[in-house]
Amino acid sequence: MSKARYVMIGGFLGAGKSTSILQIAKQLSTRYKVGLITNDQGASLVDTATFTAGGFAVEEISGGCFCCRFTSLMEAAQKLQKETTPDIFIAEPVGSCTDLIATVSYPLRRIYGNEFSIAPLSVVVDPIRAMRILDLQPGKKFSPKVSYIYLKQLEEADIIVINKTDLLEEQQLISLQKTLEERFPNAEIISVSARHSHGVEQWIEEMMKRELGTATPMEIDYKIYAEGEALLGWLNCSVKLKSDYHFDGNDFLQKISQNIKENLPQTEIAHLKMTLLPDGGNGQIGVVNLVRNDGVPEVSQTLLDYLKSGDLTVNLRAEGDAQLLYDTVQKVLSEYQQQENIEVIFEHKEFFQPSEPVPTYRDKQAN
Ligand SMILES: Nc1nc2c(ncn2[C@@H]2O[C@H](COP(=O)(O)OP(=O)(O)OP(=O)(O)O)[C@@H](O)[C@H]2O)c(=O)[nH]1
Ligand SMILES: [Mg+2]
Repeated sequence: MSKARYVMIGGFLGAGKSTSILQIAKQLSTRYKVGLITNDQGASLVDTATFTAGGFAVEEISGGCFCCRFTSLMEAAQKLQKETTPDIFIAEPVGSCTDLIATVSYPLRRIYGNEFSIAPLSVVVDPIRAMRILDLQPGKKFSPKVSYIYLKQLEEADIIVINKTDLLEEQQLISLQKTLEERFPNAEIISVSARHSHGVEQWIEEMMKRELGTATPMEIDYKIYAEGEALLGWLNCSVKLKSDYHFDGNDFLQKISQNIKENLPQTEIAHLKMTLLPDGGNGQIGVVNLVRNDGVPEVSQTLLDYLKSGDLTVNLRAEGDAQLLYDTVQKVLSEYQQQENIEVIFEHKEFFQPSEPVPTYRDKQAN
């Protein structure tokens, strides 16, 4: 490849961006060197831990989204370039972020077009969430301003990727495909199951062969966008766990996530994800995820051995008050501490409602 390729894979919280990126990176790494860039409003990211455990070079941009921290995005790419010279960069923007074509893809091509070729924007969707927002299926939804962001993400997508097709009946998939085609006629619609690596090859082919388009970026009301983001609560924390006895980390992750969910009945969870890294675990990692209140927490990576101590990272994003999220996680962990005799020490915590997005650049036209 004459220029490094910059690939951005967006989509709402919990849609399966990181799972997809891991699959794509694995497939591409047989032919190319791949570098990954994670992004979040806060620090201490489950995604960074998961990508690192997957054996990839990763840079994390925390404290704001790509569009508001465009310079940091380029610094991260340059750092990866220096250290591992990737042929392909895959970047995962924050799941509540939209307007990426105007604020990231076009400025990137305008300023760094000599260094990078820019892939079209993929937007991943969780089909259950999408069917609720598009009124194809009943179920708990986000409020209108949060749904506004969700729909804006779809509107600007070059490629809409219906993920988790393993969870769907054939008729549900057909109906979702049809609705997305009708409502977003400019997008290519692809269906995959990132977890089972179904359809991922076709997606890679699509994102590698096509160039970023030249359409005028979508219109967006930044007031509604900011208000929608501010309705979301964000909690990131790192917690040290210590016990005199060996305990089952998988069981711990499952129980804690279930208890957090039960303690937040009025708050729609967008994504609760936690990793547990045992001390001396040789890179082993336990991962649990929950992507909606009426879902079941899933341990997607299991620990092979019991542990006595380790590092727990909690990332919780939900439509609700961030203080409530923190209080709930703290309550659940301290109850566990009392019942199970596992010492819980909060080493880092941050919780907030994201502030108004103020992009570094916003290109109104393609260059
Ligand atoms: N059944 C099923 N689950 C999947 C699939 N892909 C991802 N998931 C699960 O969906 C959950 C969220 O996946 P992530 O990849 O962390 O989602 P994300 O979009 O990166 O989430 P954020 O970074 O929080 O925005 C995890 O439990 C994944 O295991 C899939 O193809 N099928
Ligand atoms: Mg992710």
